[in-house]
Amino acid sequence: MNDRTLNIALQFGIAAVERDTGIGKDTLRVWERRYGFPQPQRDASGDRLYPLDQVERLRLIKRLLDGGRRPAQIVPLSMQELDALARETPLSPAATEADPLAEGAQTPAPSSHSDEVNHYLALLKRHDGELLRRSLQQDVMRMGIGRFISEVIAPLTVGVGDAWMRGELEVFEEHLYSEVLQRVLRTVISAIPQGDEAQSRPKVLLTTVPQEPHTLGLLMVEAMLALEGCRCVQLGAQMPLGDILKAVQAHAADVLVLSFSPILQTAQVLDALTELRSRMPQAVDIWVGGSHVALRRRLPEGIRVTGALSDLGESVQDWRQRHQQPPAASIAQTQPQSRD
Ligand code: B12
Repeated sequence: MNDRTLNIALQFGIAAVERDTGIGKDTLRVWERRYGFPQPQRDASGDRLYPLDQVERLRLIKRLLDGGRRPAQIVPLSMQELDALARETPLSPAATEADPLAEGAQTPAPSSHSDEVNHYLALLKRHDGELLRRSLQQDVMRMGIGRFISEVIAPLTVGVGDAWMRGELEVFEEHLYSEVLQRVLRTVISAIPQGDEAQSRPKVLLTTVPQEPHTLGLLMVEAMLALEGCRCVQLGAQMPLGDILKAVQAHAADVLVLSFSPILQTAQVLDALTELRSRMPQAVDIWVGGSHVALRRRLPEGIRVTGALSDLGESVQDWRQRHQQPPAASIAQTQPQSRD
């Protein structure tokens, strides 16, 4: 490939840039006029062509926007200035999982990962998915499922998101992490013994609403509920609301669990919850969690915000008391203890 063909290959049309960065075409055109960046070249028919370095700068801008910066603050900055900003950007809201409802939880301290998180980030950088999987599975065996999830997986997933936002992890590395973690969590969940259906109440259906692709939190919730002896039906991401209602009915679910990352608009979260609550029988509980800021607001009547994974046991006990169910054999106590 000569210099000229290489140069052409490394230019992208506006649709490709939109797809790659998540920044809409209209926004790209407005920024060009308003801030003088990006500065695309034009092809023979006058269509915009963006060189690779500008696409990379746009990706970093998008990460900072997702982290709460405003376009006017960051679009005019140079790549070096953006890099510096990305390094000092505070942790994402999900990092406050321990107490997501606390005052000021939106402005957490700057990143400092535990040794465990740094160890796994380093493994991820080696691109060895099998080693990563084995290492995670050894930690489950060593620590027990409950501690593994709350002490390793939850902070590690937040750490992966922050490393990605700072530009320390590539998109393909983040995807590898998600795939490996899903496999590990599914293996863990399937190894948890289940009682018969009548003894495993509440029966819980887990899913996310349309536009919400993040399911790792939901898998962690499923594992914790299975440890509490609940029967779980995992339906994965992005279920149309009408289908959620049908599924709740078809499975005769007692509880619907929904997870919300920060990517939805607040109005989307509130609308979905209002609609589901109003169309679903009152006898079915709705439990919500995740790092979306809307969950810290006043939610429609009849929605239970169970912010932290550690509070799930209490929600289950409370449900069993209200429904006069005998406590199911919780598997949580039978997990291996740490050797430390
Ligand atoms: C993995 C991941 C992905 C994976 C998801 C794979 C999968 N199958 O889930 C993929 C690669 C698909 C992805 C895509 C995107 N992602 Co993403 N992703 C993440 C990441 C790293 C982890 C998400 C996650 O699962 N978190 C799970 C846990 C750790 O967090 P949590 O949701 O708060 O849940 C915790 C508790 O709240 C609790 N919990 C959760 N739910 C519930 C429910 C109940 C009932 C209870 C009790 C508890 C509970 O359990 C967890 C335990 O700690 C986060 C980083 C982060 N900090 O979360 C970014 C993150 C959520 N993603 C982000 C973005 C921007 C995107 C994209 C839009 C990127 C893009 N430009 O394309 C796309 C989405 C495109 C789309 N619309 O389809 C941003 C959102 C920022 C924002 N303010 O909007 C984040 C925060 C990264 C960042 N720091 O910027 N992502």
